[in-house]
Amino acid sequence: MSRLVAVSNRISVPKRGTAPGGLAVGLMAAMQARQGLWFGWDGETADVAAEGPAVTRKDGVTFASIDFDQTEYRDFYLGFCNGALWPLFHYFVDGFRYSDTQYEVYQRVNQRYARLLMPLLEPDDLIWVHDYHLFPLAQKLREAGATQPMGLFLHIPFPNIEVLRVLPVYGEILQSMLAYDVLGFQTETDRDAFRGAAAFVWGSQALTAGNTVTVGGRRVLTEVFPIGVDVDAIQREAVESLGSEVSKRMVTGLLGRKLMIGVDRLDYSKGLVERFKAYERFLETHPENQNRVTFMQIAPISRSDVRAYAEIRRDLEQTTGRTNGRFADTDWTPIRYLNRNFPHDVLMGFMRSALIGIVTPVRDGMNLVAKEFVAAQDPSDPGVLILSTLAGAARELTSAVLVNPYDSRGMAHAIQQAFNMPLAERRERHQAMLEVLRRNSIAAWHTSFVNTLESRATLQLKRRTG
Ligand code: ADQ
Repeated sequence: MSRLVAVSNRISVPKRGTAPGGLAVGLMAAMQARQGLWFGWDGETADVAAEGPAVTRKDGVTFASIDFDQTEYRDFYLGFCNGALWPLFHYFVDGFRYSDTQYEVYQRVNQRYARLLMPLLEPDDLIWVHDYHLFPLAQKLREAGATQPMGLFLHIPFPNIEVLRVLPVYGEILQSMLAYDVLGFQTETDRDAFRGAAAFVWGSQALTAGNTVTVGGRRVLTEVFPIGVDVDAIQREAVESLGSEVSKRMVTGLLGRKLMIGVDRLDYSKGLVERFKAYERFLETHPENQNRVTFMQIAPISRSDVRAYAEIRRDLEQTTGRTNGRFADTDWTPIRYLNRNFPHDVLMGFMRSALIGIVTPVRDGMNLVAKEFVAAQDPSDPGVLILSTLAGAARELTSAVLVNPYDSRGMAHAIQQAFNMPLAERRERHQAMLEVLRRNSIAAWHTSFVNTLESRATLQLKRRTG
């Protein structure tokens, strides 16, 4: 069996006593099955980046991590990745900032990844690259002589060409994606957007049979692999952590009120400002429910060095202050807003204690929190998921209460509907969603991606050898 090499911008080396999130668990399982190597940035910056990667082995997987120097952190990570690609791919054209210097550093970092990874590769490896930070990596590896099969999975949406071509270098980015053998997307919409962009640049003859794109003799397969969760592991985590001190304190503090929970990185794509406003509207239009529900929003600060992130933080603090000032009672705070991280298992326990899970991004590749909320529920008395139609997850979780995150009246109504939903309906919706989650699990995601990559490799080998 070929070894699996995963490359992502951030890598997470498992630490004792912490429960990792869905993606890390999924990738670890895939790599453990194949004696894998995981290569990427360790999240640290240094005045001078170390030349070679630091290599450690843990739980049957080899981790090779690199650090960034200050320029790489500023121009690659904060700049081109999170100031240009992230907003544009989430349709925030207003928030998009382009600088050619940052783009040069983006190319340079991908070059450095390739240079440091090359000596670690073996001829039979399968190389699985993750996300928008590393679009040009396969091209750089190919230029350095790598012939191994390479696949890219894009965790975020792929935008329509009319948005994509706002990026001055969109043609180069698209061209570089052709160096992969497999391009994986979260939903059909994303895959179709990529194919639309390919047709725009190379003409409709580039769209070849079997979901492939062929340009200048290079053929790449475009496929949909919706990322999922491990339902049984989440069930276990949720049940076990209900008994923990932190869970008990959280539930005691509710004083018997119903809990509505939101769990997101503090990011403008997650629709938090819109969500807070909809909750305010719910309290306003359904005064009978004041003092009967507590909304707990967990949102650890992320990318705080990017200006747009500081702005959303300020907006949220203002909205929380206003709502709490307006509606709070001596023993009730309508919004509990926590800018901190919790271990994954604790979050799952919180989700199981909630009557409502509110997941309303204004744009999201998939959104694993929505899936985790469903998986964490007690099937005999499940909570209700309110889900944005603009999250990738809405394609699969059609039995959620679906909302448009910009429609605060509709969202206020959805909260009321969830609050009053009869048990039979909650169970029916939950059951339907659980079936989808079991089918499109995290194991199905990594197995089908790796198998697809492997079978492309076999096919190409057959073609080459006649
Ligand atoms: P993210 O934008 O980070 O991921 P999401 O999929 O919701 O979004 O969350 C990833 C993980 O982080 C989940 O396991 C979640 O439990 C955890 N997490 C979120 N908030 C947390 C908190 N406050 N404390 C601790 N853990 C928290 C990107 C894309 C998504 C896509 C994923 C996976 O933006 O669209 O679903 O990758 O492909």
